[in-house]
Amino acid sequence: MPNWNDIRRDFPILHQQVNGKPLVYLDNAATAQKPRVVIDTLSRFYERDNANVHRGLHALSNRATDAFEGARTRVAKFINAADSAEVIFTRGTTESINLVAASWGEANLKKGDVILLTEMEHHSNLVPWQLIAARTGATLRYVPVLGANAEGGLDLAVLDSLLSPEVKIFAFTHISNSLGTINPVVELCARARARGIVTVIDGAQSIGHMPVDVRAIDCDFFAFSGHKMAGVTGIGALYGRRALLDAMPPYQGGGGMISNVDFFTSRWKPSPERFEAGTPNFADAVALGAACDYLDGLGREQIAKHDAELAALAYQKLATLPGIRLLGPTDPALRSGLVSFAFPDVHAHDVVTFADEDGIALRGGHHCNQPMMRKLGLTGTTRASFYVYNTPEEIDLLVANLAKTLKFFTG
Ligand code: C6P
Repeated sequence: MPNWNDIRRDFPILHQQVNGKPLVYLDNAATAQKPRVVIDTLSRFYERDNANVHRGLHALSNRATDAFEGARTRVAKFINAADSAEVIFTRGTTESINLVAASWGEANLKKGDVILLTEMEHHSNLVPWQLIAARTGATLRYVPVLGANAEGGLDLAVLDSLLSPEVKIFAFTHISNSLGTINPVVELCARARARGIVTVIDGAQSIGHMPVDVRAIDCDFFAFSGHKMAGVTGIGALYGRRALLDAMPPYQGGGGMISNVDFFTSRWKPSPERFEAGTPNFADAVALGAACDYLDGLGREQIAKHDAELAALAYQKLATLPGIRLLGPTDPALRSGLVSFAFPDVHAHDVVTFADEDGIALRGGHHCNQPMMRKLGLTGTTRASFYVYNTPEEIDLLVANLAKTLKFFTG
């Protein structure tokens, strides 16, 4: 069991004042802070090992290649992929989903086909599908979210009828970034698989917060970002089932992804190189490997428990504030480490600005979930999202600050 108070020492950024108050960082769903070991891994790589990978024959290039491919093996282990060739490094969740939509979609979708999404998708798991639908003639369909505050989660009762023979691919989020809902991904994948439908999971909000085992989940694709799991920005990955990846055309063309090029045609390497055109982001991948080690050192079951306990405490304390509308599951077992809420008479941007005056970092807005916000009759919410270094005392500071803000606006 980690000592959660000691963990704060691992994160240099936390030890500062903002507007004269100790920083309370509750914007972890947007990006998580980085432990010293990840920052040091990145600087050490640049100080000792930096050279382009897969191209050189000199010592530094070999060292950099080993570190980069070692990071791929580490990420594969982190998600329990069977084979490191199933891990493609990308810029993050957004690029990973665009890769599947463009490459798998181009090869497999046609007029009359349906892409199934859910109403709680982030724009990153929505717009790429709109783009490929427009190119191929496929159409989009959505699994509804239940409840006036989306507390009912996905409507699983209608899922089987939505998974009709025209549906070729089903893409859904593991954890909603604006509701905190943890979706039953194993069941969703099983129900799609029984009908031969390919599954894509947006793992942006789950990867750093709970154990993720792509083989136990039995998904076809799993997309995630390093910066939300204590890794650095600009790196993430797409897991893809080997048989599907082998049948997919390249996403982009360039150096590193070909086995042979002549003036008019080219042949491709297998995965992962086929999908990593150009110089890959090897330094940040190496730092991502260090983030995997750090999180496994804490224990992902323990992280999930810690975050969920904080979210349950926050939910309970926030519920005492007059007029507050709390979104997402009421059952703590279905909620991840974030709480999203709205006040009838105070705009989320005002709430966030007033929190900032007390050194508290929150996020306010539509959280890239515009269609679902509209369905709920909201322009946006305020969101507090927790990670390994957050404490119950910080929740008390948040609630006191919100009470002050409410008093200012509503008297
Ligand atoms: N959500 C948030 O504040 P990128 O930007 O590619 O690293 O991740 C995109 C993304 C995809 N899916 C989900 C569920 C997400 O939460 C995010 C990023 C941030 O909630 C920024 S909008």
